[in-house]
Amino acid sequence: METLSDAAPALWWPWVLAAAGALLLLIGLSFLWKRKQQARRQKQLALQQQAELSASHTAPAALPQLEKRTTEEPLSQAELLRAERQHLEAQAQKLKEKEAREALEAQAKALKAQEEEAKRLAYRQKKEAEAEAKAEKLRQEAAEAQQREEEARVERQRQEEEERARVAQEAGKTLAEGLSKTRKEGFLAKLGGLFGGAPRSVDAALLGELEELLFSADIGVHTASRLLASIEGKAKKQALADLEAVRTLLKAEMADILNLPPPPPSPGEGPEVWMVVGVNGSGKTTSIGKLAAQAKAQGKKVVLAAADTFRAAAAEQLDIWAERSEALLIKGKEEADPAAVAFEGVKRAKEEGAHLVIIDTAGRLHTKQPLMEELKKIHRVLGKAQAGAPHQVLLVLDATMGQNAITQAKQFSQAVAVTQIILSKLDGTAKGGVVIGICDELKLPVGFIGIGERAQDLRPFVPAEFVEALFEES
Ligand SMILES: Nc1nc2c(ncn2[C@@H]2O[C@H](COP(=O)(O)OP(=O)(O)O)[C@@H](O)[C@H]2O)c(=O)[nH]1
Ligand SMILES: [Mg+2]
Repeated sequence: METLSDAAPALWWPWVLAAAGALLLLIGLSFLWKRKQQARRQKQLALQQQAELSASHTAPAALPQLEKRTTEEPLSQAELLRAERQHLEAQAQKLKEKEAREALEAQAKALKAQEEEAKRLAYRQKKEAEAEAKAEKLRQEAAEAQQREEEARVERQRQEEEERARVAQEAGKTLAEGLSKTRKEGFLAKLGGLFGGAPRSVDAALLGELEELLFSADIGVHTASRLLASIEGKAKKQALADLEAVRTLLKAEMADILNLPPPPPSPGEGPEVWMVVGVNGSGKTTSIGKLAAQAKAQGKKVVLAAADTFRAAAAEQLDIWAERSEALLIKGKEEADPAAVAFEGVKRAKEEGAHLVIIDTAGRLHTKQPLMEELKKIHRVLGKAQAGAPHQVLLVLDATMGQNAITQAKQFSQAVAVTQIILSKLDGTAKGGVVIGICDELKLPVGFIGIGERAQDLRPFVPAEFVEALFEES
């Protein structure tokens, strides 16, 4: 008989197999579930990291405006971009999840492009700035060079002018230069034309021409007659071989007329006193200034007295010359008594031990106070201030006045004892021949002639030299 215990094993083992199968299934399922969980956690982590990265880095779109910032500090912008890019690259490398890594790499690539652009811009801007700085430097150097050149030119010019002025000051004009108008335009020019022509014998025609020339000259009728008479006299005696002989004779006659005895020298005691007279504008103050400058150059101590108290400007003008020649200037108040100023001048000169006192006087001719009376008074008062003063009375005549100068000279000579003449402004006139007329008619020696504005242009008058200069061929 088959028992239950015999049949039991056959029923048991399928259950065991089923149970083992179920267990294996459970293990398998659990393994799969764990894997899935792990994958999910990894994905979550990656997404979380990406989110963190996204939060901590500026996305390319959100990056600061490249153009805007690079114009301000382009290089630091490029550096910033590089730092951000490198950071992104490093983060991307750490990521295993492909999608997330690629997203970061894409961002890094965009940053790289921006970084390159920033570098290029920085480079261009640097180059532009360098070029501009170089151009600016060149401009500055050129401007500086130009300024230096200009300064050097001005300095050179100044030195040249100074040198010219110094030479001119020392030399003054040559006499012939000062007389150039007279020689080139006056009667001497016409005489020169005659003498410079073809050789001629001395006949009636030539004498006629000479007569016409001499009488149209500024030497005055009296002097012209005298010169002509001399030539005709010699011509009659056949003593004039030719035109050259006439020229030589004329020169000799003129020198003779000009050769007047000089005024007696002043006594040695005390300061020498010179009184200067002449009409307004004749050149008194200027000539006094020049005389003072020359006396100072000779080592003399000079006092100037401004006795032309009628015009305030007269004293100022004299003051300028006084300063130049370091002379002591004595001046009164406006409209003060001119004689009192003259007296004070001599008094101070004695006290100061000066060598020379020069008195400037007024030159008005048509005012209530008669000028000639005033001059007489000054003359008298000077005599009281010092015995024998004034030692010289210098009459200043303006050469451009021509024959009028002779009339003036006569008027002044009647008032005060003129001892010599200063003939001013010979450089400004063609009427230089007037000297000959003055000397011939007035018998007053010419002491000085003015041939220009500078101190040395007032020259002592030397007759022979003057005649030579008049006839000098230029
Ligand atoms: N060219 C030239 N001008 C002169 C000469 N002497 C004086 N002058 C000028 O003549 C003007 C009158 O001279 P100034 O001395 O004031 O005459 P004042 O009124 O007699 O004292 C000034 O402008 C002087 O510069 C000269 O010899 N030559
Ligand atoms: Mg004057």
